[in-house]
Amino acid sequence: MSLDDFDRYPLLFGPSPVHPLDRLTQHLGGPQIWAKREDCNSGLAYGGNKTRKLEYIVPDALASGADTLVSIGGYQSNHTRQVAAVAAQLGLKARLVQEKWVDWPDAVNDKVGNILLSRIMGATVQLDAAGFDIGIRDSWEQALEDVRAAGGTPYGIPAGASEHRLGGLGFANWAGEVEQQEAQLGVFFDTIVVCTVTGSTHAGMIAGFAQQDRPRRVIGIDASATLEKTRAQVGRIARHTADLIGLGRDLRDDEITVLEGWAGDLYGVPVQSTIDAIRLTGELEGMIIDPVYEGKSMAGLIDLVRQGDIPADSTVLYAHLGGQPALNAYSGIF
Ligand code: 5PA
Repeated sequence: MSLDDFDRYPLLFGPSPVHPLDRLTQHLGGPQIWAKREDCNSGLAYGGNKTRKLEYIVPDALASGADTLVSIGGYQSNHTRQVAAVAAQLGLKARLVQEKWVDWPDAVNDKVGNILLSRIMGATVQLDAAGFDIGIRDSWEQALEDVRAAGGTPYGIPAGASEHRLGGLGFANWAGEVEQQEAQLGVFFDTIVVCTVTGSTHAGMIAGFAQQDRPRRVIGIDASATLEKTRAQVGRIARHTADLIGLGRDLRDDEITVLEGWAGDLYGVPVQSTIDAIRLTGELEGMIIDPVYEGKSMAGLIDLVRQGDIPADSTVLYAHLGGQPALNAYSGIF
């Protein structure tokens, strides 16, 4: 089997844009820094990393004869918003369990941003008091049951589309896309920086890049603040995805790097380095990143460059995975 043997339902505009971040590069005074923009990869409700993962999951959902996509995330989940958009485009229903993953004081946290968009797109949104957990949840299984009991045919997509057998394929494909864009641009990104929480974005990249000739570092920056769970999930999904796409060898432990240090103590709660990274990126590049995910991975990138851990002769690709709608639920910070 190879990646090409899997059906892909196109949801993206095409390859996501890659461009240099010149002023950030200059400001940090070290490696060349570029971004690849999943935040504008699609016309479906602002896109994001899940839209790419869903390209490989939609054919399975359609083949199953489902009429309802059932998924789960926090109140401000980007993932569930993208599931709602894809369901709308396919003419399916979406049923979303939105748990209280973050104890955030903003009064409109469950009303604006992502959850607002999901409501606009006609999804059935169900609030649940449970806290953050990247695993399989009873509430999600109950939602599948409820759809069946009402005579519907559900198709389950777990948190972040990660614990799904096909969840890693979208970003294995991303790795191939990067290789093609490098050939067009005449660059080589020796270091990739990516935010990781439920794991299949990072894991898919690891599997995809492992198939290529030139080795590179794929640095996952943890934003879950439950490091061991995320690290284990990344490793498991990377190995499974590598099997699926026929890598033909075991992944080594040193190919699976999840760094801690920028998540703070809690998922979804920005710390000073997150806020500084959001402001710096906005002020220097006009590029908007969010306080839950990308602000944390950018804070990691900045520190790794400043500490010389990413050396000055590197060329770095920052994976911008989307997520800006959540900013509306965090207005108090700014
Ligand atoms: C998310 C995830 P993974 O979950 O694949 O590791 O991706 C992390 C990530 N950046 C990075 C953005 C903008 C993300 O939305 N979001 C989740 C969600 O419910 O939105 C799955 C947690």
